Amino acid sequence: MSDDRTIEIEDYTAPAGGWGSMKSLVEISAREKIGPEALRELTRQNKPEGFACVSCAWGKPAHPHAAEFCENGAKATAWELTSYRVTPAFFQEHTVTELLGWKDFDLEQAGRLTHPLKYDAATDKYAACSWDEAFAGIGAKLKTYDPTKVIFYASGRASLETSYMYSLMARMYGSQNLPDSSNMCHETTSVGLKSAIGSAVGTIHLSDYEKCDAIFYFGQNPGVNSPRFLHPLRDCAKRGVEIVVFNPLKERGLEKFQDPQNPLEMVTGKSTPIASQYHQVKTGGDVGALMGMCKYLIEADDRARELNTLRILDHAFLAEHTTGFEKFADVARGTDWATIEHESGLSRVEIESAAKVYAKSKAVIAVYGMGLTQHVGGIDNVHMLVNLMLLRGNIGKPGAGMGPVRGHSNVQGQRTVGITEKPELAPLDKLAEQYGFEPPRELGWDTIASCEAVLEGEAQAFIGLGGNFVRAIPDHARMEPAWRGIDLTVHIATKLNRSHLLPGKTCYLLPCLGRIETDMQGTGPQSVSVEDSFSQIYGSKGKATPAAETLLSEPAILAGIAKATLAPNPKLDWDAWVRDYARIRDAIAETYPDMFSDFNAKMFTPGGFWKGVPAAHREWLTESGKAEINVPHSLNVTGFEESEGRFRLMTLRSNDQFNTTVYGYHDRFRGVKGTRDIVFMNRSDMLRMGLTDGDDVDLVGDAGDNADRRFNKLRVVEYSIPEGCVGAYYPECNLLMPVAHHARESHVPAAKSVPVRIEKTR
Ligand SMILES: Nc1nc2c(c(=O)[nH]1)N[C@H]1C(S)=C(S)[C@@H](COP(=O)(O)OP(=O)(O)OC[C@H]3O[C@@H](n4cnc5c(=O)[nH]c(N)nc54)[C@H](O)[C@@H]3O)O[C@H]1N2
Ligand SMILES: Nc1nc2c(c(=O)[nH]1)N[C@H]1C(S)=C(S)[C@@H](COP(=O)(O)OP(=O)(O)OC[C@H]3O[C@@H](n4cnc5c(=O)[nH]c(N)nc54)[C@H](O)[C@@H]3O)O[C@H]1N2
Ligand SMILES: [Mo]
Repeated sequence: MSDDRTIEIEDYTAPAGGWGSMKSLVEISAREKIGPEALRELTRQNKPEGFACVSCAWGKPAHPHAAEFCENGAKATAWELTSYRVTPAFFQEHTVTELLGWKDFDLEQAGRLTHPLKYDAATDKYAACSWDEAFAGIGAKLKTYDPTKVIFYASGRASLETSYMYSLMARMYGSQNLPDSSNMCHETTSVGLKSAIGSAVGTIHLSDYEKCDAIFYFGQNPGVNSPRFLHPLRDCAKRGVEIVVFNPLKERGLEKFQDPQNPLEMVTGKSTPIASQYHQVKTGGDVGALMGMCKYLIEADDRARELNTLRILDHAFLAEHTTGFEKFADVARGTDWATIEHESGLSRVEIESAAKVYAKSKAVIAVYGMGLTQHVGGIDNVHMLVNLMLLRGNIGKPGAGMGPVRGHSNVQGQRTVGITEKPELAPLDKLAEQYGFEPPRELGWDTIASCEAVLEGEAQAFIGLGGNFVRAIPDHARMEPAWRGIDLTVHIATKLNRSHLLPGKTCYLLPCLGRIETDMQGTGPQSVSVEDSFSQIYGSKGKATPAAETLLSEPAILAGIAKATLAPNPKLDWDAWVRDYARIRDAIAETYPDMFSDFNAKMFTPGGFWKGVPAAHREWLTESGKAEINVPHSLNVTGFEESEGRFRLMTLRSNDQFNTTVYGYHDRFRGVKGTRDIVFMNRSDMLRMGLTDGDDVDLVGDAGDNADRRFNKLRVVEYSIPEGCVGAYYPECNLLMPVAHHARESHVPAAKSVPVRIEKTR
């Protein structure tokens, strides 16, 4: 299939955006054979009355650009509107065992799923079944299980309406096992920001980027993962905002940007430099770097007090709004520079130059992504970034605050409407009253607990609302065989992926409409809604022709399963909800009146409506009632010791993928073409190991748990990456990660610092 790829590795010197992104877009549009309709859909992307992009969760401005989409958002649209179809005939030709040999790219490239399917173990094939058969079969099975052993996974794309129905269905059934992709992603934010500032989400509005005078930017790659962010970043850079970046890799979108929507920039080849300082921190070394900055600021402030000059820290804010400052300040003063330099991989001069920018700035935004959350000490990362911000009152004022960049387009919203395994985060009493049932009260399974339950043979059934769970999680070589022991697996999906090819004893694959498509129900075409990284909620209306007439919408599929599984409930008419999604929104508004009053009236407000974030106006819903300054456990957040020959592996997304969906083999900004089987290495490490660029190596798991984890034959690419750190692609590398290697309190798999050794391929 795709094995005729020519491999090219080269230095990429062009900016992010620019002609490269146009070319990439044209290529994928041609490959998916999308027609004029799909191109028309692009003009409706992220517009009021249009549809919310299915790619990332970046904000949708009230006054959008003529084309408010980016290269990767457009790719996601083209991917969903592809003209290829995976029909029952496809499954007649290919057994599941054969398909297991296909690459992620080839599986999804086969096209959109069209018919409900049931796995037949005798022929090792999927075969078409009717929707009624599928629902009845699933319901009959679910009725026989212990609900506390059934997993209801959600990938963060499903709308607020679907997510609300899903979590309600799970709880009515008796399960609080509601892991979602957030458990592998920003759960560290949900836990870390909640404990520090009392709000579990970012505190800024999109418009704060017009008011800030500095941005401190950690471990997020906008050029690839949220390209529409490049526009406000470029505007900031042009306004003279200092953008101070901490990232082990020189990511192109943070260096320079050429706006593909600006004809002048495109024709003249001009681009805007983004970062004013770029610090290639060691993977897992951010707490060190942040401690260094805090130490500098606190000691400079100490001197100012002695000399009676202008103070550096905002003492009025610290006294009124925070707790824990003195204890933390003593730790910072007592941490020596040699340790800070060693742990961060940065020099004192570099760290002080960053701190000086912070000290002179009046309104600072802290941005971060997976580079901070996916570590054993991820919470320490988030807490330290909050600490830095609190030192000068940079939370809860215009132009300042915490700006985590969320992943999936509605991942934050799913949590808002009840998808959580934590009983205290769902309004259980309210649900009990609204629907007259007794919801489960005990802690459910998150992603890690679900993996453990599957490994131990405890899990009886897995329902997946989108996503590619078995590929996204760690430890493939142990998880995949265990997966087959599950009694029932059900996947609601748009395209075929590897999780579908690991059927439980009974397995259904249920194809659904995508968000871009017309969703026609009893009362006419329906809209849905999503929440972005800024807690803004918007309506989204699909208008493209559905990929097949046989598809059902996600709410219709959930209603089918619910009716076949649960006893009828006089307070809940699933069919009425499906006929008119406005009724689901009424129900959401009743459950969450503070956030969703007048939901139906407000959902198409340009720019969305804000759900409200208490920390954004300095209301701290923490244990102490104040913002808490925390002392980190350690300056090293990797969770393992340094030792000879051990490397820190960070697993990366290429420019040609959306999570486990691989669009192609071109990681343009990093100059890698035709392959994903590479490992980025530092030159000194290569020299020490006698390796040259282009050599083949094996990565070997080094977690010390005696399990054999090995990735054979990766091509070494000499790269600008700190010594002792290596980078390679997710999800292929997940087989090197033990399930137990996760963030302490949030349980997010520690995918950005996996302990590995490197061996020459024999
Ligand atoms: N096109 C596209 N868009 C996407 C996605 C996609 O796969 N493709 N995925 C979506 C999802 S679900 C998510 S969660 C987001 C993910 O978006 P990001 O948060 O950007 O996630 P990653 O690309 O995994 O890694 C981010 C950056 O962290 C850096 N990094 C690694 N380790 C460290 C460290 O220890 N410290 C610091 N400071 N930096 C580090 C890496 O070099 C990389 O630049 O994007 C969303 N948008
Ligand atoms: N090593 C490593 N592992 C990681 C990460 C990492 O950085 N490194 N990142 C983690 C992160 S941040 C995340 S969010 C997870 C991602 O984990 P998931 O969210 O589980 O995975 P995706 O790849 O986004 O899911 C892709 C599948 O979703 C289905 N799909 C697409 N659109 C729709 C739709 O509209 N409806 C339905 N029902 N299905 C749809 C398609 O069938 C497609 O195959 O992976 C995590 N795993
Ligand atoms: Mo994510």
